[in-house]
Amino acid sequence: QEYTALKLKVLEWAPEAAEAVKSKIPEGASVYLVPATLRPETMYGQVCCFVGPSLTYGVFKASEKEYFVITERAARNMAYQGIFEKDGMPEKAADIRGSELIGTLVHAPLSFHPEVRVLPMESVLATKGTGVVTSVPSDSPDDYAMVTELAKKAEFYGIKKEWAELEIFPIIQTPTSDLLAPYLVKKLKIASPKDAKQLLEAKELTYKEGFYQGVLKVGDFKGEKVEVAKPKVREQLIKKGEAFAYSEPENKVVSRSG
Ligand code: ZZB
Repeated sequence: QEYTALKLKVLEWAPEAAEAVKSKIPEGASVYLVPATLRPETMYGQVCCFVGPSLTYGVFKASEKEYFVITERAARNMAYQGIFEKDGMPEKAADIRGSELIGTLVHAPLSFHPEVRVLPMESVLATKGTGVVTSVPSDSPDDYAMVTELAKKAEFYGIKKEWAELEIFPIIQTPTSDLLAPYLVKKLKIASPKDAKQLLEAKELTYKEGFYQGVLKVGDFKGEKVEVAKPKVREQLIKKGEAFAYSEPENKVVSRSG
């Protein structure tokens, strides 16, 4: 899978995360949460960043001035791909549990909401991408179902309700809707993130219709077909230093060839 890894700069740590990294990151260095996405063209619609609350993340030294919060597994894959300044497995400055990251404020490149919170999502897999997921409810049924759930049960999830209530703007126009994911979640009567089977169906429909029939409604490539705009948005993010290419082996085993 060829992902786009996005750099979400930490602006303000949640209290427990601050404790975990205290005196472990040098003065003047930036730390980024780094979600892996297949849909760079939707980044205008980011409203939060998901981590698995029970997963463990490392804070890895990517260069003198930059640290990445990702899973150990992703760090190993990135090392094989020459993403870090130095060869080999990068230095790990700290370990952080996903639950400790909840509430951290990050900068989301391209988003209409430049500052978003880190929120919990149980279904985040440790075995895929970086274990960090950026959330675009307008175009991802899983994300729409999750933010709806978080807003409904904010107290249960230990978050502030308003963190999960950022406005969801239309990003991509398709023949069916300009808010395809919310539309499908309602149409398929998906009541919660636990409706896995219907969510999978909704996800497949969203990918297909979005890619083949979608037109961007916003940004520098407004009016262009998603097929055409996708690589352009990606290139733009990479040029600005806000993203980089990250691929991972199809099988979930980390092979020597990485
Ligand atoms: C932003 C985004 C916007 C995504 C969208 C999708 C969509 P896949 O393999 O088909 O699910 N993702 C990445 N890593 C993980 C993980 N560790 N655990 C759970 N989910 C993960 O596609 C990969 C997508 O799954 C990624 O692209 C990411 O969410 C999520 F509008 O990033 B995406 C219709 C989907 N729309």
